Parts: sequence; structure tokens; C-alpha cells
Amino acid sequence: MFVDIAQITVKAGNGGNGCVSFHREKYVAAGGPDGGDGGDGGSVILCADSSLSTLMDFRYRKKFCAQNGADGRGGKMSGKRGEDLIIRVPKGTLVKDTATGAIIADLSKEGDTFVAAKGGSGGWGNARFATPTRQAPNFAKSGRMGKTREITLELKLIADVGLIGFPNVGKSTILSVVSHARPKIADYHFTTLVPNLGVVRIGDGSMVVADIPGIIEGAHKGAGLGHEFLRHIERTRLLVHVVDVSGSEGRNPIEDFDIINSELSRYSAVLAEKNQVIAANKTDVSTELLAEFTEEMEKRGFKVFAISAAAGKGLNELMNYCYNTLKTIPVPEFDVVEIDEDDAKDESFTVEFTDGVYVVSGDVIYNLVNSTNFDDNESLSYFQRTLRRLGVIDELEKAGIAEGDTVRLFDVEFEYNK
Ligand SMILES: Nc1nc2c(ncn2[C@@H]2O[C@H](COP(=O)(O)OP(=O)(O)OP(=O)(O)O)[C@@H](O)[C@H]2O)c(=O)[nH]1
Ligand SMILES: [Mg+2]
Repeated sequence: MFVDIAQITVKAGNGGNGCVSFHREKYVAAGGPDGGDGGDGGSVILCADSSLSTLMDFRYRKKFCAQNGADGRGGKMSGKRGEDLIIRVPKGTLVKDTATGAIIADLSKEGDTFVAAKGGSGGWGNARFATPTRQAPNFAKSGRMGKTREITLELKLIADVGLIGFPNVGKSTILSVVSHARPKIADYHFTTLVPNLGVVRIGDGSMVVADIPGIIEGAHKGAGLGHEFLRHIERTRLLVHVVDVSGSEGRNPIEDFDIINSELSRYSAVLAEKNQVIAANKTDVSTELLAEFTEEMEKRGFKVFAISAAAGKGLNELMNYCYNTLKTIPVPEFDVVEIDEDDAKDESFTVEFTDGVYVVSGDVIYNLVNSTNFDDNESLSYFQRTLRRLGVIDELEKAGIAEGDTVRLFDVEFEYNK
């Protein structure tokens, strides 16, 4: 319910091709190779930005491509590298691989970045391949393809403040007064069944407040609505403990306070140790118990705000206090999980027999075919050695290939000869 989701495709730029060129100058015979390298393709990079709060921007735009690298040129001129594409996402965005659902990054801190698709590297120009015994290399490498990836962005709206307390003490009423949220409010227990979130604006800033169902004694054993929903406020930084100080339901506010805290500590140590501010509500009904309650709570070191949610009294002070207190509580940091994806190491390929042709495919094959100059003997022999090293020849033989059969590798076809 509090999760914003967007599915997008990111495509990194392709690397530029290396260039085959030889130095030419008047009166200089047989100049050396001077083909420059291709530029690297740009990457698609996600960056956490706290000025964004939703994934609305991704509703209409679904595809994001970074620039390709430029091809190398003669005179050892390298191609320009493609520009990276930076996509700004709200802080707290979780990045998943759409196909597998695996979490690949958690951009929880301002400025966190994640390379969602790495640009293809540029190919080397022929100048790089010159050696004492190979003075006129007639080949260059083509750039590698930039990665394409389907990713899902997920934003958990994380509440800064959680409203806790017994049922019917006025938690939802408070949220409705301080934010634009419109939770159900009624004079019976368990009006709120699922948590509600509201954004509270304070000056130029804001904070997210969560209103959750009421807690009662025995919640840890499943009484009332149990306490499963408490996980919604585990990441909050501050709790506002709302108490009905008018005693309108015949309970004692100090006892209420203790019961809720004992339920919290049974649920999780994290929650039990969170800072609490107390909102003594319904002061418009009666203030008979207020003094004793406040004295006891202050003795225990808590800050108490006497309020009336129904009359809108004391809420500004309470919210300002929460806002200022939040500034002193650091935002918890969650580890960024990055999956190191070195596509250069991906040497997988497939062999299929269709319509009388053996078709070999895979990124590694694509890159190999594209970096081979089939008119050059040296380049061709490198191509053959690589096919052998990758195990392509073995696989073809396993698939039953015979002398003279046709093999297709992307746009090249050749006859199989041992
Ligand atoms: N007189 C008075 N009534 C209030 C005040 N705050 C809330 N109420 C009333 O108390 C009742 C319960 O309010 P809710 O805001 O629904 O209480 P809740 O804590 O969210 O209750 P649950 O969702 O059931 O846990 C409603 O009838 C409110 O109108 C207050 O300051 N004064
Ligand atoms: Mg409620």
C-alpha cells in the first residue's frame, strides 16, 4: 500500500569501434598503423535524491538510454566517450531485477549511486595491435555492446514518526488534523485496520507520519489486531505515544502507557528502544488526571504535550517538537547491495540446430564476430582459436556437426571444416 513501483528499461551506450588506418604522408612510404580506439559507451546510473518523494516521473517515461561512444579515427584519434545518463530517484528507492525479482541495489542515502547498466568499452584501433613482428595489423576491435536491463524501482514510503497507543485514543484524529490524510475516525475500538500515512509540512520541510491500529494488552498473543502491523513503524525514528488522559473509558493513563510499552518490547527491541514523545489527548473532555500523569512521565524523562486533537489544540507545538527532534536522530542507513557484474567474464553461448544450420549465439560470440576482420588472416586465426578456447567447436561436434555443414554466428555463415 505504501509502495510506489515503476518498471523501466535501461540501455547503456555501445562502445565505439576501433579504427583501421595507416599513416599517410607525402614521400613517406608505408606509414605505420594509426587507427585510434573507440570511445566507451555511457552508463546508466541511478542516483538517490532526497528532493524527490515519489516515482511519478517514471509513469510515462519507461526507456532510458545512455549515449554511444564514438568510433576511433586515423591519426590515433580516440572516439569521444558516450555521456553517462544519470537518473534521479527518490532516496529509499529499492532496485530489483525485473526478471528475477532479486534486489540489486538499495539507494537509501542521499547521493547513493548505482550503475544500472554499464557502457560497452570502446574497441582498440589497429595502432594498438602493432608488434615488432606484426607491423601492419589490418584489423581493429569493434566496441562492445552496452548492457540492456529491465529493472523495477520500488519506493517504500518510510514514516519518520509513528503514532502508537490504545484504540480510540485519537491517533487517526491527530493524523487528520496535521496532514492531508483522511483516515477513518470513529468512536469505537479498531477503527483503523491498516496503517495510514500522512505528510506533515513544517516550514520548508516535511516529515511522514504513520497512524497504525490500536494496540491492546496481549497483542503479542494475537489479542485485538495482534501486532504484525508494528513492522510498518520499525523504520520510524520517533514514536508519539498517544494517551487518552481524560480517562473517558475508565482506564488509568499511566497504566495504558505501561501496557503499550510492554507490548512493544515483546515485539521488538528496536521498537522498544525508540524515542517516545507523549501526547496527552482529549484535554477538552477532562484534565483531572493530567497533572499526575504529566508529573510521573516527566519524572521518567519523557516530554509531554497536553493536546486536544478534536479542538486542534497543542498540535503545532507537538509537530514542531517532533520535527526538530528528528533533526537530531540520524536516518538509519541500510547496506547497499551491489551486484558486481563483469560482463567480460560472461562467456556463455548456445548452439542450436535449426533449418539445417548450426546457430551459435551469445554476447561473447557477438563481440567476437564483430571484432574479427574476416579478410585478414591473422584476425581470422585469432577468431578460430577463440572459438576453440570457448568450447564452441566441442559443442558443435556434440551437436553432431559434420564436415561441410553450415554454421551461423550472427551475420556470418561459414562451412564447417575440421
Ligand atoms: N473530545 C475529544 N474527542 C476526541 C479527541 N480526539 C479524538 N476524539 C474522538 O475519539 C474517537 C476515536 O478517535 P480516533 O482518532 O478514531 O482514535 P484512534 O486512536 O485512531 O482509534 P483506533 O483506530 O480504533 O485505534 C473519535 O470519536 C474521535 O472523534 C479529542 O481531543 N477530544
Ligand atoms: Mg485510528
